[in-house]
Order: sequence, then C-alpha cells, then structure tokens
Amino acid sequence: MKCTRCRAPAEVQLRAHNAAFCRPCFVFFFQRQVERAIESERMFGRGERLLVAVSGGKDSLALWDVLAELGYDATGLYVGLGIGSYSALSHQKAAAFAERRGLPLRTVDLENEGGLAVPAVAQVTRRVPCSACGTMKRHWFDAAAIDGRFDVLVTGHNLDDEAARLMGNVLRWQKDHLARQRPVLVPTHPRFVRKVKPLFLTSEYETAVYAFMRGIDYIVDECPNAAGATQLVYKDALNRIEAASPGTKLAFVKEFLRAAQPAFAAADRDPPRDCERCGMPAYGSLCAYCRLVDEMQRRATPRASAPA
Ligand code: Q46
Ligand code: ZN
Repeated sequence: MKCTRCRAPAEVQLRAHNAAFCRPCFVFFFQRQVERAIESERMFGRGERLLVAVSGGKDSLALWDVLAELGYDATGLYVGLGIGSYSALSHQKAAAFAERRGLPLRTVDLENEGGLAVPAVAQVTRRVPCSACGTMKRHWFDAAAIDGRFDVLVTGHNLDDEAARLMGNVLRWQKDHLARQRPVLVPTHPRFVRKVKPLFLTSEYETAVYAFMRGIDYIVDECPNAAGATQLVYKDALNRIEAASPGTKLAFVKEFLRAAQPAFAAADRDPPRDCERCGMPAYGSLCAYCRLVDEMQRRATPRASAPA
C-alpha cells in the first residue's frame, strides 16, 4: 500500500476517503482537514480568542494541538468533574500536555464549586450521571468563556460523536435537538459565545492515529459512566454499517447538515432569556444549572418531621 500523496509506503488506510498515507502526509492531511472545516464553516478567524474544552482524551488534545500548530490563539479549559481516579488522571494528562507545549490552561474544579461533583449530584438528584454531567459541563463552559472574554468555545466532538448523536436524535425525532445540531452555533444570548466543532467531519479513528503520530499522551480509559450510555450502542451500530459500507457516517452527517438541518433550524424555539438567579441563558425562569442546584439542595435537606 502506497501513500496517496507521495507514494512512500503508507502507514494508515482511510477507506471512507479512499486514501492511504505515510506518517508525514497523514499529519498534513489531518491538519488540512481541520483547517478546511474551520474555513468552510467560518468557525473563527486568526484574531479571535479561542477557549478549547479539553478532557485529557485524544480528541480534545489532538484538536488543541492542531489549533496551536495552525497558529490560533487557543487557551485550554479543563473542567474537573470529580469522577474519582478518572478525573485525577485526565486532569494530569491535560495539564502535562499544556505544560509541554507551553499552552495556557484554565481549570474549574466542580468539587470546589459548592461541592457539586458529578457522582454526588447524580446520586442526590437520582439522575443518570451523564445527564447531570452534561448540564454542569455546559454551564461551566459557557461561564468560563464569558468570564475570560473569549470569542469562541471550541469542543472536540468528532464525526463518530456527531453521527451517534444524529442517530439518537433521529430515532426519537427530537426536533429541537436537530435544530441545534450544527458545527457552528451562533450565540442567541449575550452570555453565550459562538460554539464550534472543528472535528465534526474527522473520525475517531483518525484522531486516534493523529494523537499517536504526534506523540500526544492522552487518557485512554473511558469515563466509568460511559459504559451504560446509549451513545455507545449507536456508535457500535454505526461502526458495523461503516465496515460494510465505508463513508456512510460522513454522508449521514454531511447530508443531514445540507438537506435537512436548515428545515429544523427554521422551526426552532424562541431564544433563551435571562436566568432569574444567575443571569445565564434560560428557557424557563431558571437556567438548567440553577434548577439542578435547587433540586440538589431540596433533596439534600431532610424535611422537618411533622410535630407529634
Ligand atoms: S464525562 Fe460526563 Fe461523559 Fe462521564 S459522566 Fe457521562 S457525560 S461519560 S463525555
Ligand atoms: Zn441560572
């Protein structure tokens, strides 16, 4: 097998792209693919300040690496979820990466933010951990982007994440989710910044290969709560379809964005208003985070027993 670009012996084959690459050409191809996504979707420009949400995993660190290599002003944001040794190790990986590359990293530790670590919140509110986690992450990503006066919030969601999310949204016809499943979300509230996903057309396999070739030391273990997530069932189904018909994931996401997404976006709900308590965007009187905190406090405070 020869490299599609330079004819040297190839190290990696990408069936979805009908191509194979040697190491230097794959690194070039990967970075170029991300750059093209940024440019064609007009995600951000050179003068803008980017806040990159990093988990210590391969996708977000590979993305941060590419953005730094392409010369963007990219600061990392690590949100410590308080999920035992998984969180400790993932923080270590993100911090070590930042230090080695001389990149700025901001850290928010949920345990120091009113003791709201994911396992405790999930247990007290009886939510599934990923639901509590999602609400908290979104809140702290938005808050950190606004507080730090960043222009853009960048996340490492890849093609596999987007295809699995799309499959879940389609299977249940979640119209309001489909209305907001885009690689670029323009802010609909003064306390939102633009949100972008430069890896939305880059497969998980490609980011894993890139991270390996660039010597990025990332956390290999999944979050212990990922095992029960429905997202993994969709990913598995999509991987089987992809094996039988390479390029399906790419077509699924691309064609949705081209042919169907605009219709869902046009019928989207009203923009959020201000949360009455914290001023963050809210679709009711309180934002999702304040509602979660309320629920946590209500359940954690034992009711006074009725007088005898
Ligand atoms: S970190 Fe959070 Fe994920 Fe863990 S608790 Fe679920 S959502 S699985 S990306
Ligand atoms: Zn609020």
